[in-house]
Amino acid sequence: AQAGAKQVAAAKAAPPAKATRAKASTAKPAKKAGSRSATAAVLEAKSRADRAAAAPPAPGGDAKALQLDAHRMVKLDTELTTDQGIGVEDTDNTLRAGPRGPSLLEDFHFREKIMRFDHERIPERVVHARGSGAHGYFQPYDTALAEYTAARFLTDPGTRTPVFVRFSTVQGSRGSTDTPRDVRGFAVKFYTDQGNFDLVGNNMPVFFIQDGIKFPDVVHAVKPEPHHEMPQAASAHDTFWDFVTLQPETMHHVIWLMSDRAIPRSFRTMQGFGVHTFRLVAADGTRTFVKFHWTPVAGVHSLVWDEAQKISGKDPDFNRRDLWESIEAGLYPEYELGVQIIAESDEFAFDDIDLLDSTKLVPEEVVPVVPVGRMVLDRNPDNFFAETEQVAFCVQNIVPGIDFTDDPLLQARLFSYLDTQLTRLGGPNFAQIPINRPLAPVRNHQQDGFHQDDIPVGQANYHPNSLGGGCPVVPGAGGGAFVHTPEHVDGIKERKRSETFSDHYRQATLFWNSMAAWEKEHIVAAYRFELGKVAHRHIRERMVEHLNNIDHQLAVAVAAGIGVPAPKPGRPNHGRMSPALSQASMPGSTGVVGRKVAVLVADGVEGASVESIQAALAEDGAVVELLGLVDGAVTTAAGDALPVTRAMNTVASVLYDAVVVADGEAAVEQLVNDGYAVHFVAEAYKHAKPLAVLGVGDRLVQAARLPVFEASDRITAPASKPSAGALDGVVFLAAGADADDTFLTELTTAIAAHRHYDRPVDGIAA
Ligand code: HDE
Repeated sequence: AQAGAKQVAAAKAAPPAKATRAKASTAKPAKKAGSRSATAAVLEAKSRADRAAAAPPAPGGDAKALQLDAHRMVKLDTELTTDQGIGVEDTDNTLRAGPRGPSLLEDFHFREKIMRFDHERIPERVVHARGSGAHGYFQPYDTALAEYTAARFLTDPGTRTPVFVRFSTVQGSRGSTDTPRDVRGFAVKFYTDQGNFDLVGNNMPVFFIQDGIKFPDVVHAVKPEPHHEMPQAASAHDTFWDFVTLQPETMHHVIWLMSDRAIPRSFRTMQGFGVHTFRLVAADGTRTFVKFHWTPVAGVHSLVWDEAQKISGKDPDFNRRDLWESIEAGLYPEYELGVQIIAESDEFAFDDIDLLDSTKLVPEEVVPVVPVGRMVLDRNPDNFFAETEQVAFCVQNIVPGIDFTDDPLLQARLFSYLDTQLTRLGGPNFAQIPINRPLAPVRNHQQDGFHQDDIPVGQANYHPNSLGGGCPVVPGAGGGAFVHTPEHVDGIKERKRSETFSDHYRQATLFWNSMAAWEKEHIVAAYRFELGKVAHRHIRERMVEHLNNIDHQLAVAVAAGIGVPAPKPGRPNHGRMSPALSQASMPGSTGVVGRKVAVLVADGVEGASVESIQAALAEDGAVVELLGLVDGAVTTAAGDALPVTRAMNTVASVLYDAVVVADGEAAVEQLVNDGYAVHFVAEAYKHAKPLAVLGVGDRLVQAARLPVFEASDRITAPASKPSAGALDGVVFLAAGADADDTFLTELTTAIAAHRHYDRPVDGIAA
């Protein structure tokens, strides 16, 4: 049935360029090729031509970077002026009639400065208001997709197409936190030579609703409630659960929302999905259906809920900072683009999936995801507002070789994005804002309006014309223009949902069945948490009834936590699974690259083991920080000064991926007597993070009363060091011992595994 998909899969069984990628990503990441200083050098060049000549090859996205150069404003070595270019005499004192006298209206510099300040804010996005952006490039592995699409950026392996990506949360406002339980936006703007293509996706492959006309309802329901504007950045409240329990088509997306996908560890470690079925159109007009997938090479990894909530206080910019710092450190986030290709003739070949229904996914086991290229994010924006805030993604932006389908959610989006930008960006000329400008030339008779930035030259502003030489000439189908796919349309005008959209539970069951045991536990806990915040009992009960249609055990487990009677067995579970849906199936291939490791130290620390671990992890691409009880430096047992990165109480275990407890009698004594240090270790353990315990550092672990010490051999003979797996991610080094290769391999294996959810955590006081 899936002939098309199989052909592509076979053709790409071992894509050569992909192998190159895998090799590159396991190698030690190259330092960012001085892109900051390169940018600075570029900015100092006097003319645009100079800049083009002087600029070293920008790390990806060269063409867009050069286009942006023309708009960058450098302030170094300049003098202060008004907006009119008039030099400013004094910007600290208003013009007054005498030092103690009234201010004068004549002070144009004061009035202009305040006026500009008063109008700094623009409306935030109605959804996805909080986001973080990065520049980079996309490059296809080979020409394999040429059989399916005329889009050059997908088929020419010699072309690096510049991209700008914006990751976002959905519910919270612009100033909210990075780590709520929420869907994440994953929007990519490709500046292709055929025009801009915006793939405006999410980190979950399905959506809450089937028809765009329900979008205002679902968004109103999840946003802070209208009477008191609470809660911020949370779905755990009555209106959300009232809506979803009355709109059962939401059930599949809601179970994804209750999974760990809703609390990604990092933008570097989450998938992205185009969600809708799109079309690919080949040069000869042949059409296929396509679903787009982004897979992070660092694996799919999440936080745990307790941790996510604490991070909201300790560092609300957690994901944004991680993205920024990774790029600054040259640890470039990388994602592989994959496609599921479905022949048009197979449109109705699936039992219970209508390809136009965005609440359904096509399991990878049914149609494989074929890797076609990679995206690397290698440059931070220069200015948050100018780029990340002003970028305008429009689902309607597609290029020849790609087309829409009749998915009613997609069709609604085609209207919404253009419409919302008009208000948000203050008029119809937002495509001229530097971050939105295509690299492909723009020539048409659209004109005027707020913020026209171009100066159209000539007399003729209409088509057809002879006064302007007939220009711009309409290139037409043969000239590379976008041609809407010819499609036979026939139907009765009516407001009616297709019968093929009517099943709302079977794919939620598929998702549930596909989860690892720890993922299931987290899902049950999430439903309990969210519904536990719902004040109206009948809403909780209604949700348990829906869960009973997904899986009886799930419903019983959730009911037991929220004071609702267990339901009687409901519809039988169909028993099908899609292992690819589990995060456990995507560990990633970059080892410890970008993982943050805290090393707890104090005066008297054994410096040698700390330094060798620090060097080895840094060599592998991890970010290692030494945390002291106070900032500055500690004195090692050997009397040397060892600089610390920061004081422990300015951070928290929730901001790290792994913790190392250093060796040294005096040092450990101080750590044991410091409640913050004890809590640090206990909390990291509770959140299933890898721990390395060096020598007498085990006393701190004992003080934290971690169950890892219940087995007596672990207390008495840590030096015997069972494998990392045997101790659920806790690795030991005997007192005074060298951090040898065996130990370091155990440690890096434990860190690369991200979390060790099988360990017992009940009763940990943290
Ligand atoms: Fe959006 N969505 N959306 N959405 N969406 C917006 O556009 C909308 C949907 C997504 O980083 C808005 O510029 C409707 C699905 C992302 O700037 C708005 C419907 C998916 C972003 C809008 C949907 C998305 C948005 C708000 C139902 C995943 C952030 C500000 C028919 C495939 C882009 C803006 C960025 C933003 C409308 C459903 C993803 C109001 C009407 C499904 C990633 O136009």
